[in-house]
Amino acid sequence: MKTHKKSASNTEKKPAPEIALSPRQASLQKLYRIATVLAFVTAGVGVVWGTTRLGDYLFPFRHARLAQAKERTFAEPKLNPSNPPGPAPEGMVWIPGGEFVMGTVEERDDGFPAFPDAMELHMVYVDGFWMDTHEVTNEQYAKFVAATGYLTVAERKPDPKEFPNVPRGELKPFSILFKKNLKRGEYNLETHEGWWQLGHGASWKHPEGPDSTIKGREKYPVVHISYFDAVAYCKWAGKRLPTEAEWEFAARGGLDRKKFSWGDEFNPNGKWMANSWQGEFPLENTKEDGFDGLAPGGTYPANGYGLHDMAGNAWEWCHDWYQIEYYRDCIDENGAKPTRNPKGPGSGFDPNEPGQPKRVQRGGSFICAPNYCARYIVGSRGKGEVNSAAMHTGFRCVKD
Ligand SMILES: [Ca+2]
Repeated sequence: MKTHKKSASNTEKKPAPEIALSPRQASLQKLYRIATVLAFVTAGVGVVWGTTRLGDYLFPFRHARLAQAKERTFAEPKLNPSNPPGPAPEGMVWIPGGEFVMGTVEERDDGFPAFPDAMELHMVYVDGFWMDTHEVTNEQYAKFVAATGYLTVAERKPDPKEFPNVPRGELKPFSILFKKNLKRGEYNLETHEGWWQLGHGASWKHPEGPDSTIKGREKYPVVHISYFDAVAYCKWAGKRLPTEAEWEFAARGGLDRKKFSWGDEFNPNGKWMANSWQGEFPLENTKEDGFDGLAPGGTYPANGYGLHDMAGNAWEWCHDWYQIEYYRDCIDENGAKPTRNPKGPGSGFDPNEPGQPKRVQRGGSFICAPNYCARYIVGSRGKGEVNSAAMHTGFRCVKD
């Protein structure tokens, strides 16, 4: 059979004849080209802006992924037998380790996942470890500072390179304070400035600003602690920060897929189990749990492993970098093999604030309310920029 190849000359396009444009047509053509380029640039900037500012909301297929996550099945998680390797270090308990299902598929009233960054349920295994029964207290942090002369980030003069728009004379140490007594219309929970303020002179020693002290608050959790301040303390104490997986394993207290670190009911038998915010945040704190601000460690009952305040009171720093989609990488397609001792992704990225690498924080704080934050829910996640401290950020340590 003969094959016919089209000759090259048949496929070659003839050059379009030059058409002379009038000056008006030429200008219109130029204008059209500029408009096209501008449209592309605007669309590009729009996409970048949208994904960075609204990435949390725009992420595709969230409803479908939540439904999938809810249907995922797991083998019965196995906890290790509790065999502490020796006597407990002071103020610590043995967390036996084992398998657990990490994450939460809580949803909002509109069916949207309540915690999109935590909805990919996955099985994890962690080795056993020691953990502080309480968040590190002012008294403990004071001992560390007395021994080392350590200055927390909030007590240091800010680096002019990080604040190029602030005149040098005005660069003073600061931390972040929650704006109290806000009235309706006076705040915006969507922006930092909308409900937080710079507190010059605020630090762990002066939690509400320069005029406040920690006298009489020795047993309260230390706050205004940045990630680096927490790591420095842990190192001095011969300990380390927990990984996020260790933190959640410990917080679950041996329970499987419960909403809170003590069970599924927020107030079992009417009892308050954690220090959070009651009433409409941020307008009114009815403090039914007894505390407007922080509470001394041990005020509320311990969980199944003997740990206090794994929900509420102060946020707790974890070792891991924060990435919104990290759990997705941990899902085992066969559902058979748990991720073993995960230590988080290699770097931090928050689509809402791309320039600010963040580490994980867990447990929520005394200003988490049902209508905002709600991160006293045990599988939910938080995050913080590594150099930032605030009046509700603290930590606890673990030890191998
Ligand atoms: Ca409270």
